[in-house]
Amino acid sequence: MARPARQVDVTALVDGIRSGRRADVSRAITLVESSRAEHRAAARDLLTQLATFDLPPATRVGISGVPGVGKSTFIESLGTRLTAAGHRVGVLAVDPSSVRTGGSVLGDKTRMAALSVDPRAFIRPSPSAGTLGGVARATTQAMLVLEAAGHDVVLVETVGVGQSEVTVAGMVDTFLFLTIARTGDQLQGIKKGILEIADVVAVNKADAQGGDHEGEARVAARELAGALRLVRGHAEWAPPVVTCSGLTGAGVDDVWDRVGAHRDHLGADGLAHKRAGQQLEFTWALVRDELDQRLRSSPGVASVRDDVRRAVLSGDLPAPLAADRILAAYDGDST
Ligand SMILES: Nc1nc2c(ncn2[C@@H]2O[C@H](COP(=O)(O)OP(=O)(O)OP(=O)(O)O)[C@@H](O)[C@H]2O)c(=O)[nH]1
Ligand SMILES: [Mg+2]
Repeated sequence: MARPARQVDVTALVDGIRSGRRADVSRAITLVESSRAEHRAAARDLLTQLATFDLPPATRVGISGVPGVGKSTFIESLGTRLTAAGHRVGVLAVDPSSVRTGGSVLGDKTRMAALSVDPRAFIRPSPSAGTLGGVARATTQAMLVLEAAGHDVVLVETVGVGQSEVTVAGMVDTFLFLTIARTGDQLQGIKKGILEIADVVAVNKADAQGGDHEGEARVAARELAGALRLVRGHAEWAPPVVTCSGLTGAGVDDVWDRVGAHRDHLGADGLAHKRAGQQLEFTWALVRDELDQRLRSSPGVASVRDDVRRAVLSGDLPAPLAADRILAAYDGDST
């Protein structure tokens, strides 16, 4: 993977991004993913310069669902349709758990065989390490790099476990939840939380190969729509539930139409308002992330860490007092 040089030439990078040079886009994303202090300063500079590009807002869509539900296959199908229609598509992944064997790199590239060689698309696998906050920071900024490079659609794949889908919902315009046919009691397996944040729901693998015949998927979609009405009440936007198959491509256009309908529903003002709120959330996420970094690199904390650890493990120091001691050491850095 491209590593940013020690001394980053931000101006050259900005020019490269503006002309859509893939190597520079890749390098810029590596830069915004880096947690090294000098890279973070360069990344800030880069993002400030990119912010001056006057571009219409790209369409940002989060795509979530349990492992194996078919997110990558769906993105391959949707993405190739979009590029064929003249769009430029960026694909990012948020997967703080990507310790899974081989990582998401291999899996994503093989599931997205056509898209990964499509000159109108740019696929970036998940940053392989870090806290969810750190991964979210990297992804939000990678999104800005892709948009500055002319990608008018950005798709963010995230596995529907833990907090990652909430995080992704906080960085996109429309949140698409993929599921497979489940009816009756199986519906309980779908987390209520995800139904609260979904803007569009698609029952995937509605094809014969999936063993989920189209009919089953339709029944499941009807039941899900009912469950959604219970969870969402009479909200302004009633999330549509449709069926599709990422494998055969059936229904994929319909899903995209629903995403468009959600955008239309937001309208230009609604979208601006939503993004402004996300910026505020992101601001605080950046602060928390930075504090976390500072805590890790604090000389004061480093000097008490081992003693505190020993004292807590031996039962001599209660956790609240241990925390106070660490914080006092941290505060001592600046005095
Ligand atoms: N029958 C059928 N199989 C599908 C469909 N979409 C994906 N699959 C299969 O389901 C498996 C998982 O597909 P992926 O696209 O990798 O699923 P994913 O949700 O991206 O998985 P993770 O990234 O691991 O969370 C693969 O074996 C696919 O071939 C579909 O629409 N129909
Ligand atoms: Mg995948």
